[in-house]
Amino acid sequence: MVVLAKPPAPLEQISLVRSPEQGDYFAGVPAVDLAAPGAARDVVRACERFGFFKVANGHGVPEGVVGRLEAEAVRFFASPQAEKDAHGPASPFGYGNRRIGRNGDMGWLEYLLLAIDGASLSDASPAPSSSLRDAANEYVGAMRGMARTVLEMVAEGLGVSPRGALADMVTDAASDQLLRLNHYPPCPLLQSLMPNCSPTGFGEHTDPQLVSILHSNGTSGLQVALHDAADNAGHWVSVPSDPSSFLVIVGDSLQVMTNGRLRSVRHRVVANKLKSRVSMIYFGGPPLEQRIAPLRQLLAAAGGDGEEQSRYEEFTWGEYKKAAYLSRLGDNRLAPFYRH
Ligand code: GA4
Repeated sequence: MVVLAKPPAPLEQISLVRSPEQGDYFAGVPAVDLAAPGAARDVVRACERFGFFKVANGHGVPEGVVGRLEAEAVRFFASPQAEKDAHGPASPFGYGNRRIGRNGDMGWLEYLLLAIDGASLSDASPAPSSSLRDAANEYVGAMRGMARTVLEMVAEGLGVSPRGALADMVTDAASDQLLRLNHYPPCPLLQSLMPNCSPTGFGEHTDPQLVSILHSNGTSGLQVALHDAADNAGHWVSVPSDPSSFLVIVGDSLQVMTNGRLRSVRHRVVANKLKSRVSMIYFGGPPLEQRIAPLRQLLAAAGGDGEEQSRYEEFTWGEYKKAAYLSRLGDNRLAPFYRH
């Protein structure tokens, strides 16, 4: 019998977790049809209770847009390592391999992190090819549209006017948006050595922005920490993959803007040992100088005679982002801003 003293070399700095089992799959992923009557109420309910929801219908993303970018991503990740490395390291933009951020976090993945300027990729992070750039621009256009719709619905569902109070922050000319293409390669070596363990693909974290929209291919791996009921608070569940849908994820900034009514959700990815997972995530963040503080109307409406107090110290998105880049992936980045 082979006794494994330490993980095989390529996995050395990557933590291993228990492989997901059938029973870990969450059957209760909230789904919202964005074109259905009552969608605004459903969006708010899902974001309050779970911090994420799935959109299979009514998203308005034209046919082919997802497939074109995914094919470009697959093609790029299949190119020779030296070619990919020429687009890195990701600091923070460009090609990254296993290193996440600047503070020592590692995951079993490679990725392309691209900055967005307005409605298209920024010159600050050149795409590796013109065909990937074109497909990414088309995709970003669709994701901004969906992020706008979702945030308009959040405002409507919370009784905040104007409808654009939150949505304008992601479609402003100075909005701080990102596109991330992730490839989690298979790891057959680990499958034969430690069948019950899987490599951490992307460690647990919350997203700092307002909202993130994730699409993945048919390989599962995403897990979220449920925080709805007392009996399963912090309980990790696997989200079944569904390449025909998108997952909308609440970020820390939206939590603060709603004074904690909507809650950001901790999530992570466990790499599959036999199949590649490819995901594409759009992150909708506000302009750098945007003040992140609860919407006045919400505080007034919740306060009865007076005004509800903000639960957070005020900060700008630029300040929060700077603090985020100094943190480790799994840190509770909002904790230093809680008001006691
Ligand atoms: C998490 C969400 C996005 O993927 C990201 C990540 C960023 C990075 O990969 O460079 C961070 C992470 C994310 C939060 C804490 C810092 C910064 C890695 C990290 C350790 C692009 C983002 O905006 O914040």
